Amino acid sequence: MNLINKGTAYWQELDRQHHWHPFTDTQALNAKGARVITRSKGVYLWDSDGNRILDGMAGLWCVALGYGRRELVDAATSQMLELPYYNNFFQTTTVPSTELAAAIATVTPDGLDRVFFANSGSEAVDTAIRMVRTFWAVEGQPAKTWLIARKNSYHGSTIGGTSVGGQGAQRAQGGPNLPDIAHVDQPFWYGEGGDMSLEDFGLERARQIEDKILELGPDKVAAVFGEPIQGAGGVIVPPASYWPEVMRICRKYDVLLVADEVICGFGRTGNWFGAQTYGMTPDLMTMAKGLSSGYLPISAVAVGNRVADGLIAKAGEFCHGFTYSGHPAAAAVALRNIELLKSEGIVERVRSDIGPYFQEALASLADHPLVGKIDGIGLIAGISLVDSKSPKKFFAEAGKIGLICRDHCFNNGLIMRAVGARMVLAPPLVITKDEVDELVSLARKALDLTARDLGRT
Ligand code: PXG
Repeated sequence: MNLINKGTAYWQELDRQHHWHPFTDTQALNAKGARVITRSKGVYLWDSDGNRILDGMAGLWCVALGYGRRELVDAATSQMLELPYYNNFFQTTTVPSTELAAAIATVTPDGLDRVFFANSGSEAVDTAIRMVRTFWAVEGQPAKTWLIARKNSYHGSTIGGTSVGGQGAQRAQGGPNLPDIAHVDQPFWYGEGGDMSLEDFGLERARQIEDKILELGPDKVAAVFGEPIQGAGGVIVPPASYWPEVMRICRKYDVLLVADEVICGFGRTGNWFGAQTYGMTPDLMTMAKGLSSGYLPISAVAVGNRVADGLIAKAGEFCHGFTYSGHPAAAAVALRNIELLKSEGIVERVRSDIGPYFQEALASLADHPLVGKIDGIGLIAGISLVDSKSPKKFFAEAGKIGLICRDHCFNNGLIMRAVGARMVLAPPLVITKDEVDELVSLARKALDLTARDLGRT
């Protein structure tokens, strides 16, 4: 291999030799070589062979404002020239981190006014775990340590995130996981609802949380963790009855609610936060991804007054934080990102214009023989591929089917992810109607090719 002649083969070979990819079977990847993504603009990416790809996933659910936004780049550049780094540990602050904390408080639900910074969603989740357990300790209830989360939820990849997350394959590696964490069933009606009505099913799944609280003892349960919509689990959109019932239960037993807004936050569901879309009033919210449109890594935990006031008044030093908590360049980008989301009316646009347009356009795929059900709101959606629509029959080898469809998308210029046999979409929030139309026609083409591969045409 001539490593001087740069190009796809060169980078693939370097990658093979040195780069260990996240959540990847390295042996399988190395057998074919990674696709090299080299540039971007708007909702499009290009690979090192010059192919254009419509990014139906906004990177990894994060590039809200789309690629190539000069304003975000300028915010980073000027901040890096002015003050590329300083920390917030020892009685100091920086202008961007402090202004960003205040800006986040302008968009969070009332009462979530204090903001702790980290660098990734996983770190934000770990921070929230430490906060809720410490809160109960200083409130004189140190036995309230248990966390309840849902099976098939994703809360990150640190030990804390893995432990509270409900993905079996991930949890099986590198344990033992953190103690005092329990999982209940997810509110996935199409997959698990049987003959129940949507509403009854939502209530039944919420009441599993109540049963778990009663089994453990309310005096032992610190918090429920949940994504308003489970993203990485396949875009599991809960029935409308679910979160209000979970809220009622949490209040009844004095259990805190942590909304993990890493995917749903910053406009994805048509409100600033998924909690607002689903009638949740969380005590804490974790956020990342759309906070900076992914241009630089930054995450945050917005903490409600009860927990913040309790911790600040009684815990003394909160022994937690990261070198880059509130990193000035990342904070400057996030600040500008929030300003642009506001000044361009993007959240409102997702709610009442492009979001409904996207959902309606996707609904046109419902007639496809492989499409069982499409769930979504705003600019997030999940499509269940089925062996048979009626009677409903799921594929025995769900993962394989999803990957066939995913590969057809990828090879024809669309990024649509597969989670088992569920195809998921979360395009940049700036996607235009023409681009939505293009996305849906590429998706149909991939579905047709998948059906052909399965001998269905
Ligand atoms: N919480 C939620 C709800 C997430 O979606 C995290 C926490 C962790 O964030 P960091 O920044 O530590 O990755 C996430 C991340 C996928 C995929 O395959 C999803 C995520 C990350 C990587 C892959 O859909 N979500």
